[in-house]
Amino acid sequence: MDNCIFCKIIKKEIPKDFNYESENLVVFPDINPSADLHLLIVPKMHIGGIGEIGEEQTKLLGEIYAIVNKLVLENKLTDDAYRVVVNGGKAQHVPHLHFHLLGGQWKKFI
Ligand code: DGP
Repeated sequence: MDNCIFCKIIKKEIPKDFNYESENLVVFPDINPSADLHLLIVPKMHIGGIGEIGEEQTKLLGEIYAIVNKLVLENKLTDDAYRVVVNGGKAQHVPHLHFHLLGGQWKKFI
């Protein structure tokens, strides 16, 4: 999608270090963190949001949660607090599906 900020990051038109990259998704830190750890897990395919998820995304969603588990372990969050958030409707500001992984101390509500 031409005007999508996350598509530009994925295509490396905007430089960004990825914490993780696979064929189907990337992980990078949120520019405006709401917790000690605030990562965005973003599918490479442009999916506008939750409302565009269909059965054809079942495998992708499994991969996303498998990566969440890997990030939780890497960041030693298993015995700490963590949360996965997907905003939709007016709560969603970037119209490209993404999963927030928030870990540790909360700074603000997202
Ligand atoms: P949401 O409200 O769920 O759509 O959250 C969008 C998040 O994306 C918000 O927490 C800030 C983050 N964000 C927006 N633009 C950029 C960017 O250019 N780089 C990074 N790293 N994060 C961004």
